[in-house]
Amino acid sequence: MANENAQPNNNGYGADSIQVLKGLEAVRLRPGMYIGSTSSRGLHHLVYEVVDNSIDEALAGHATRVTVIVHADDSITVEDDGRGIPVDVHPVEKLPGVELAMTVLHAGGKFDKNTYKVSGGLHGVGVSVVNALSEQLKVWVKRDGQEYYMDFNKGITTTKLKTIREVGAKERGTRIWFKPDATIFTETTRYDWSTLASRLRELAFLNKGISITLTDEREGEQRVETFHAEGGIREFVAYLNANRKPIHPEVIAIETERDDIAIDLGFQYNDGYSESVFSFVNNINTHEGGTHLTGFKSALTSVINKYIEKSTVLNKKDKDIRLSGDDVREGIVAVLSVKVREPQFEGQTKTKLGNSEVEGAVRSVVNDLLNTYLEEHPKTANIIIEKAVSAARAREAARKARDLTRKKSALDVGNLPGKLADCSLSDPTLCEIYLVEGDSAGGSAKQGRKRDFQAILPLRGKIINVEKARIDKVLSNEEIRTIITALGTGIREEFDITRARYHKVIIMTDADVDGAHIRTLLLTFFFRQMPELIEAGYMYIAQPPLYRVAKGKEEYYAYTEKERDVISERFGERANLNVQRYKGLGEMNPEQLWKTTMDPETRSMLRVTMEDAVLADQTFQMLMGDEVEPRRQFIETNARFVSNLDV
Ligand code: 0RA
Repeated sequence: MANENAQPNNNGYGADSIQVLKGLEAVRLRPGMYIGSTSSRGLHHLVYEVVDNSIDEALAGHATRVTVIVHADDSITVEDDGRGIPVDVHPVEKLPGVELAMTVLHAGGKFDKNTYKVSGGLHGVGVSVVNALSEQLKVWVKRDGQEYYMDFNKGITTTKLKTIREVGAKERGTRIWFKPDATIFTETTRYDWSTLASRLRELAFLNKGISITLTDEREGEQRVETFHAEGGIREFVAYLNANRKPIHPEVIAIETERDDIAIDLGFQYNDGYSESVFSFVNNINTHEGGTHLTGFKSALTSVINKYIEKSTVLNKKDKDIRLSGDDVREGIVAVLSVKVREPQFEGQTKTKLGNSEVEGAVRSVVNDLLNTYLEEHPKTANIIIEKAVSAARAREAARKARDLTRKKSALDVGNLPGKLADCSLSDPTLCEIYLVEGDSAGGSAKQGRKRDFQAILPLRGKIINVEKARIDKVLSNEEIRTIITALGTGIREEFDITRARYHKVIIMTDADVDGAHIRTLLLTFFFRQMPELIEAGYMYIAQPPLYRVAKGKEEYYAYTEKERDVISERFGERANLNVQRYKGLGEMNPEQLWKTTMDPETRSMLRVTMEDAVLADQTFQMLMGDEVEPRRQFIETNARFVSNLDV
């Protein structure tokens, strides 16, 4: 922050501007501290940062439209029809507001009295961070009948604020164009349409009435999509349920304020068995939940249990049943969005709300809403209750199956599944487990592994599709039971990451459609039953080579067709070139498997992330639902929810 007592001096670089330069330099030196990473994720974060300011302006009631354009060179424009960033000179800092916003860290909030400014997580670091990490940034502001302009290089002002033309007295708004600095974003500077689209769609659902348009001007990518939801969260839930079969006609929703906390909730049950609950705080996806989510869940469980006690339609036996949280959330799709003035974000990824006052506020709002709703809609009430009661009955059946897995204590090696070739070390941080498709590949892996830290679990039987089966059936599946026992964490509400026996869980399947299918089934299982494992960054996908290119004793492995061609090319003359396409892991001998896929020194693996849980949920739904064609296409392309190359 600029020093308020600094005196101007003659060379034009007063203490203030030196402070500014130091601030921006800090951002360029440690970009990860400000935007999380300089990977594709950080690159996209730049856009969200700028868009957040426009959304804030819309939430304050001054803007209705936000436009995002990806230009041909992967530069970005974000434009809104708000009041325009202030241009008047700040009395203390002696710079126009817009220049302060663009060059001083966290300056945004200083002249901005917007409600619910974000103060935690990665969001809300300010547009000056985007400026610092951009090769070039230009800003246009229309207000008071003038259009103003200024520009910057790597955060440093290159054109001071000037007026460029007169505009209509009522024309207002801010336009920011920036080109991310390729020397910072060394991994990639390419924007991904569906990543941007899903975040902007989410923002439109979370902030009803705002129109957000995304345009892609790049060669071969041209398209435009506008996201707009008059119905807000209600529409969000309907969208998430679109590929499922709702069991009651309308989304149950409420939008209200309590104790200075804005609470917006919608939910609807479908005929499935999984639970999809998404929670947000100040538009940030709280993957790790927190007090708002706890408030919602506890109110839902208690209201439904109370309703059952009073119910006249249930028989005596069912009335005595005590429903657990899992029971009342079977088949639910819910979105909870709260806006909190000073959110405290906690947890591993700073996506867990810590403010204790929020829990009670949400609980009491949901209590009131749900009591009234169930009273007034007895038909829907009975549908929900029947669903929850039958979930509870299934849970009873599951308990027996689950006990079988639980009895085999995680620490008691004697009870570990016989198929597991465990490692000898016991420190989980050092240990990894390979879930391997098929007995023959499992055999090679067992021989090829380093047995001190690598465990091998061959999977032979069919893995159950957890999306289509209820928990009792899932748990009676032999392969699933084996995995749960081997990992040691338990599942769902009993999940405990501290009991994980391995900090790397690596799925290793054949590089064909069957392999992709098994991988997807496994990922669905982990996503549904142990999302925390993915959240913690413990899930990986092995990358076996697709080809072996050899000539005489010299051999190379290729992981893509292109690599195969490059290697073949390098061998020069093609005679006696032996190109082998691996159809399955089983075709590799133990030594080859170790060298290409399992040796930590040389292997490359994909780390599975929950980067966009909404997108992942949609993807699983699409993959596991009844529509065959999109699934086939998807599997042939690849897994979208998989990112982050971890070498
Ligand atoms: C603070 C005050 C005023 C506008 C803004 C911030 C503002 C910032 C951004 C960033 C992107 N778009 C924006 N639109 C507006 C207005 C103060 C006034 O006019 O009284």
